[in-house]
Amino acid sequence: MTTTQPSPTAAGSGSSATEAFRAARATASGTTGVPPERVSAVVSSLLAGIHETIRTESVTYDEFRAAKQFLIEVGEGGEWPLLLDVFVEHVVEDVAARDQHGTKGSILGPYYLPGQLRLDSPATLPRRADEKGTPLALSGQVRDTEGTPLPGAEVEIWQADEQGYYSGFAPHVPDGNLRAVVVADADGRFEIRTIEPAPYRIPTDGPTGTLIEAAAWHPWRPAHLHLLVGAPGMRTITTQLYFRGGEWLDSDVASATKPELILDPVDAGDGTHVVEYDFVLERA
Ligand code: MBD
Ligand code: FE
Repeated sequence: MTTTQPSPTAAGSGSSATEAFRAARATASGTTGVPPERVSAVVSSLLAGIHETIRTESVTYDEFRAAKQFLIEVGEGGEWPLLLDVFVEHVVEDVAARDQHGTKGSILGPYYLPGQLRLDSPATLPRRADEKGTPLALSGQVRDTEGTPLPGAEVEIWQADEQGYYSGFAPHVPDGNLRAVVVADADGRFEIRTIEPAPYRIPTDGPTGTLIEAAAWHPWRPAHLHLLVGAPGMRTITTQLYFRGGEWLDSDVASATKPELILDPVDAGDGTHVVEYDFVLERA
């Protein structure tokens, strides 16, 4: 068999995601241990939920062993970031959102990589010479909750390519592709030129994909842009933007869509899709 590009594997992207998570933890400042009473309360509650599930579902030894094997494989395949971010992070985000004002947040997901190129607005995301996809121009303004523009705002963006692959997690995509920190102008305005991403499919050759298949669920996330939007003295928001009319918007496997986060780009007449989206940040 001849291929022109190495095909991304679940184990490859899984181990990259695990490595990225470890690296971020190692450099995280102010990370403190969780106090014992919280560990006890949260883990007791978690275990009680599992115990209750075993009783109500009358879980058998065969099923218990299948679960054990699955969890071992999740670790071996490096898929803990993927599994947790797909099935659990959205609820952690819901809880964080209880006291967050301004633009709605969404999950970070497993494919954030720090240390990307910083570009002044207007910016074109780093891309291959033959990058496929509909050109997209996303512009807007970053303001505080009173409507005051925020100079020095930064819009960090990362996304899949037109085939649904993320740089850093697929060997054929160059490092840093479709990732950047875009620095807004003195009025908090930004313009980012990129391409529209494709929907993302959980890899089927790893344990998370195997679980999804075994449960007869679907493995898709709708097409999305990931964003971290911050400004000096303001609470950084982690969010995602989606596309009106896109597939899987109502059945995101990661349950991370919100109606306020859906873009509706229009064709500028030259094949470029243009759309405005403003971000509202609250004080940190
Ligand atoms: C993604 O691209 C993503 O954003 C999440 C949350 C999980 C898996 C892949
Ligand atoms: Fe994503």
